[in-house]
Amino acid sequence: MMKVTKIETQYVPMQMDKPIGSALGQLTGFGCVLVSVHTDEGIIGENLVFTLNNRRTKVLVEMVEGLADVIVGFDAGHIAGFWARAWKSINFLGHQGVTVVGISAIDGALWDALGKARNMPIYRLLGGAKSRVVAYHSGGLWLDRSKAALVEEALSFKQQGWTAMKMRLGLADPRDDIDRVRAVREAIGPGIKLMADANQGKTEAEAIRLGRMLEEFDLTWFEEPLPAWDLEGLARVAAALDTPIASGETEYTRYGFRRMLELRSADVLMPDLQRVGGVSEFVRVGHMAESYDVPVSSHLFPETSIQVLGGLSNSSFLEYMPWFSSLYNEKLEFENGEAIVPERPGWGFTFDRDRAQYLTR
Ligand code: SMN
Ligand code: MG
Repeated sequence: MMKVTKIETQYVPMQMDKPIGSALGQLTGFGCVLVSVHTDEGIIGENLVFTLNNRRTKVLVEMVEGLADVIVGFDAGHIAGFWARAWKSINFLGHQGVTVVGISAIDGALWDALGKARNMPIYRLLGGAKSRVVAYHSGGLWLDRSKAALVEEALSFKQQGWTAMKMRLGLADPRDDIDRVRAVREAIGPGIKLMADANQGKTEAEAIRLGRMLEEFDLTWFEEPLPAWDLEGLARVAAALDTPIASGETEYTRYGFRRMLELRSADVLMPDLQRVGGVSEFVRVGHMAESYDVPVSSHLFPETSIQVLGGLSNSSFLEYMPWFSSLYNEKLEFENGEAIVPERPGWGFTFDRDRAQYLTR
């Protein structure tokens, strides 16, 4: 048996070249935590978690390191065993939020270590569903850009070969949002898939009205119209609109997603690897969604999420957000708008520690 010997974290602050405007507020950078799980066979599993704008990053570091007692000395391949022990251990602090991010961080590193030990990519360890996943470009079309800049960026994504992309909603006057969606749709034409993300900025009535105005643009989905905690309201929005609703990036674990499925809050679930509870819990949610014939997409972390989507037959889109790509030695590969699931062991992505060190200076 391969035993875990220690957990290590490396703190890496990152600054964006140019701040981004969204309904979540201004995004200026990140506080990344690179997590390593060491084993007695010399294999090291890696993973990444982060905070937006580098706020309270130390809390994450403390949470990850604070789970050492439920993994150090244990079998590195008993990942479900780790998950169950950690779940029990976080009871006092609570079963959503930072505690779950801590579990996710170590869970993903354990899957990476297992893949490296077995010389297999994670998606094959999970059973293997597909070698390619359709990707959409999410690293642009921000709320603070002018309409002309949006059109230019959307056309450049199309030019680069992207077949799907996501824009942001949330201007004070919804007619301005509509105006921008119309401009982007007209620029890219009907053959490119377009998603729109409201980042929880609407009330139920506003979301239904805006959603109705959006119907004519054939959106692939209308994302997170309501505050993440209002799953009942979201179900009513989903029922009122023809455009599919995507949500779940702010949801935690099987229990949160079970409620979403039971209530039919969304037509597409989009778990976030660090909030859902890691690879293990993403897969549980994916299988649960399959029993409702609901597809799952990913949120952020394209380099790692692709292995999970490759392991699920009901996976739909990979969100391509290049924020952390510079931290890795390898690059995601794309062909005809699809991302190729790496056949390298584990995640198939390893940290460029020198680059990460450089970012900390
Ligand atoms: C998003 C998430 C986190 C930061 C900025 C934007 C957005 C997405 O909701 O879906 O990518
Ligand atoms: Mg979103």
